[in-house]
Amino acid sequence: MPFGLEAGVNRSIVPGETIAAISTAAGEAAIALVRISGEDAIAVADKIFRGKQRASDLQSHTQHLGEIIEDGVTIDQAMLAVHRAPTSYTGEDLVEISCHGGTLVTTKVLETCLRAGARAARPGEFTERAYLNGKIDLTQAEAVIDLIRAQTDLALRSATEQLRGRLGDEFRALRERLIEIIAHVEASMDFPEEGISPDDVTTIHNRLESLRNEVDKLIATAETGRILREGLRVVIFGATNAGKSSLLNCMLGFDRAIVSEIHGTTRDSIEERINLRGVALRLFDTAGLRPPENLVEREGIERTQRTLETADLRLHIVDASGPRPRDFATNPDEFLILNKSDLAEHADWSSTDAIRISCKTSAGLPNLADEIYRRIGGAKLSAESPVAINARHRDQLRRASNSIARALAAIGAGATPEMFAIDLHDAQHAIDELLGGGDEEAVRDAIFSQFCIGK
Ligand SMILES: Nc1nc2c(ncn2[C@@H]2O[C@H](COP(=O)(O)OP(=O)(O)OP(=O)(O)O)[C@@H](O)[C@H]2O)c(=O)[nH]1
Ligand SMILES: [Mg+2]
Repeated sequence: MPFGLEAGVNRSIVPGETIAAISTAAGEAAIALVRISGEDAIAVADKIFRGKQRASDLQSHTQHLGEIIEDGVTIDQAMLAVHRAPTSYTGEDLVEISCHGGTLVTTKVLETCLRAGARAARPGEFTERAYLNGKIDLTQAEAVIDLIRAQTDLALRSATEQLRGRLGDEFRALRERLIEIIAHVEASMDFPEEGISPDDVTTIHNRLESLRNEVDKLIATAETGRILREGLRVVIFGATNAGKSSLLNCMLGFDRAIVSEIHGTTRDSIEERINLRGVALRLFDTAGLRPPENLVEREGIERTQRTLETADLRLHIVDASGPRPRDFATNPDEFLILNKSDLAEHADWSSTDAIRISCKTSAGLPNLADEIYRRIGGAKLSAESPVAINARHRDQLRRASNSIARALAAIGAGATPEMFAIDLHDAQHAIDELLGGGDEEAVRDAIFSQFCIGK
């Protein structure tokens, strides 16, 4: 959220209130799209559009050429389409104006809409209305953001599946199973004098256990979800002058970082994204490790350490043309790479089992790519079911899983249904909130404030 400008947006929605925004990105383009949604969307269009027919007479979902007019003055020539409720993106009357894509002309078209009675939309408000009008559930709204942000085919596939409702369907299936179990438990509470039969206890216990397994299986996709949405953190580190910045540049295919024979060239951690066969990588070049010569270098090295702490894969790169330092050590969770294979290898490294590359000649780089792909489990990621949860889903599912675990423990300890029914209701709330529909202004704020205005 840049400078927190969008923090704490008032998310209360006045039903029917008509909103407008520029839905395309800022800057010059062939066309830009201005959208109006709400009860008066078509009335606003009538005021500002001059074509062969009035906007209110147009057939839904058809495009018409005309002019955008204010006080008799033509602002732009534009195409206008009316999408009548409920078959529109927002579920409300929605008008789309495709105008010329200049910054000034687009702003003027929007201002005309605002003066004709619409108010400026907040970030994500069109999608939020789609959600509030029951067109999509919360997981689908989240998929819209994932789709816009997707950087790889794999992330795109996953977002598309989620948008089609696949994740929502999984959550709904969990909820249905849980509700059936709760109904079973509550039925037994209605006749307390008869007590709950041992058979019922066993059935409820088994069904809860299998439900918890399903919840946990979904929780396990959170890691894949993080990788798809954010990318894997791959950190290049090692002694000064080993060729870290050279490797970053080689992997990127352009000269991003300064390379020089001076030790300690890189001071700050540099991050760039690459797409390795469909897997998004966040590649970090870091300050070389050596006893720091000054405060700036010390800070740089501390940053290297911090970047390493959160790495998914650590590439330890060394200059193999030089001797192996006396204090040289490498951890099993690091990937050792001997660089400068174009130069004669120092005898110290002759028995070292590691990948050998040259950033100068590019020798060994395809091998390195293969090995990185293998280590990050790229093949498994690509083959995996594209449904993968995000951090919000993970937190809610954990809450559900823990509540079910508490209920199971209570059943194991011979508790009465009254005692564990409350845990099951808590699990149900957690799953309900995944899909939305409750009183969740804070959840909505967290989700929709990530959108841009006009989406
Ligand atoms: N011969 C040869 N020289 C290389 C190779 N890779 C890097 N170099 C040279 O090694 C020197 C250091 O390279 P950098 O990429 O700046 O090394 P670094 O690890 O980023 O160094 P610091 O930022 O100082 O920690 C430069 O002069 C590079 O041209 C290689 O494969 N072969
Ligand atoms: Mg460097």
